[in-house]
Amino acid sequence: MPEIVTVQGEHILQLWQGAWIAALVTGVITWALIIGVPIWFRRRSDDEVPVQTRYNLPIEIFYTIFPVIMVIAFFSHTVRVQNVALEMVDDPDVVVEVVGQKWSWTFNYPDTEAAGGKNVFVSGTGEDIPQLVIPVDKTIEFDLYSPDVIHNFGIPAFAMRMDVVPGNDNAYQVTPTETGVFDGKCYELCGAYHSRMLFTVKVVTEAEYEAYLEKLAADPDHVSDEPVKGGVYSENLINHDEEGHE
Ligand SMILES: [Cu+2]
Repeated sequence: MPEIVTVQGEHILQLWQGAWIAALVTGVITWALIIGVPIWFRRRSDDEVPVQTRYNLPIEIFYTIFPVIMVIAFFSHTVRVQNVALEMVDDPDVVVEVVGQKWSWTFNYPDTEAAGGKNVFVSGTGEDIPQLVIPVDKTIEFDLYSPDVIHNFGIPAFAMRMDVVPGNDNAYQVTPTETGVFDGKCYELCGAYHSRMLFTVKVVTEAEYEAYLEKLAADPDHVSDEPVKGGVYSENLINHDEEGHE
């Protein structure tokens, strides 16, 4: 497992580790019974048939009740962690509109306005992998939007990912606890260049974040009239096409 660097991801990691420990304990007991029984109760001589047991009520009650208890334990912990991981506060510190498009990512920063109230964004391609910059120790909301097919926005070091579904805008929030650069990618097989849908997330201090956005807002390549919903690459294609017709 990568080192987990979000508040929410810590809970997910603990659930994963706890589930593995419980499953391994169950596995060791089960394997011991499977392998042990034919050794302990084997037929030792032709004269002596081993004890034949049927209808052992205590054992039957045990192996009915105990798995039910295990399922309840797994289920309740899963629900508890899922509630933590999917909890949404009403006033996140930063909102990023994440667009998963064939075949890269676009990050709009709706909290920030460039001169004239314009939108600030970063968009990538398969060759030019985009970077998302967010501040540390803040609650970050990712609003997920797809103009084409289902993608999945995931960052292993955050222990979080979620489908980006056209027509059904998902969202999740994370609170990064450490600065650094982390890899992310599309986790839903979405087409020919799915494997190129990579991105990086750079978690920085709040001052660095403010400075970064200021720089973006001053760069014409990262400013648009409306939020960019389909990537710069496809927009350029459309523009070229329109110019060709004029
Ligand atoms: Cu994708």
